[in-house]
Amino acid sequence: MSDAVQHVSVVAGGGNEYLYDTSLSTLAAGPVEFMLTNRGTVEHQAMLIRLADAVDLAQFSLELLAAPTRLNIFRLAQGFGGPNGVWPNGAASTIQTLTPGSYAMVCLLPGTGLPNAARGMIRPFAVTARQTPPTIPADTGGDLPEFRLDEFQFLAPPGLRAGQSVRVVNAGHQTHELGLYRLEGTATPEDLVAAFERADPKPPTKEGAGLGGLRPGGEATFVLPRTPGSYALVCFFPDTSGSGKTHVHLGMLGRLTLS
Ligand SMILES: [Cu+2]
Repeated sequence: MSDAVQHVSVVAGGGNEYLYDTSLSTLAAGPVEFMLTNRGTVEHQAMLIRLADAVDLAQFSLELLAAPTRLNIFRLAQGFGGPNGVWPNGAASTIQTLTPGSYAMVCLLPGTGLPNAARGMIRPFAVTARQTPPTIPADTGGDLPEFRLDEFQFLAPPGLRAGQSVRVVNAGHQTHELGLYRLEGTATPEDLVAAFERADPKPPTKEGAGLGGLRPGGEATFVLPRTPGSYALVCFFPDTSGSGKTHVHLGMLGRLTLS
């Protein structure tokens, strides 16, 4: 294989709004690009999780259904990124290095009520050890601008452009996500969060991208949205240190202008 990066294409909202359409079943360990295309009518994501040893997908699914706050799911699985915040007619791409194990792609959206995973958006796949290491050193983004996540802030590099690739690093101790949503009109990031939290059917955005939950110490590469403009930065994961709040209310709310 001349190209060390494996490519996976996933369609959400195709034949069925709440199923992933993909031929994926097994990957070799190493860097993998996931491209999520949304042909449906609501926002979707394909967050990648690796199940902890001795945890199966049924246990993970039960925890998701039992606690829509998602407070305990990262005791059962680690976040490896994956495309996030993909609106209808949109697409997003991420690259992450996967180690051997049992994985799933999962949609935890919308943030209120039952996640789309409960309607079918959870799809297992396996990552197996390589017989031989890739002959080409995997470029997972070492030279790219670095975007850092930690408790509880986004640290964006200056001068980012629409459509550019960035490397995202979780420098914190909790799992974080990166959601970017283009703000319509005079809407502020606070307006967008309020609309999401009241399950407003018409939040002030029609375009997004981002990276699904990333474990502490994890990194991944993703492609910024292709439309220049003003974007809200949000992380809706729950604080696992006991505040009862989501990260967006602890400081993980920002604005990013893409030229
Ligand atoms: Cu966070």
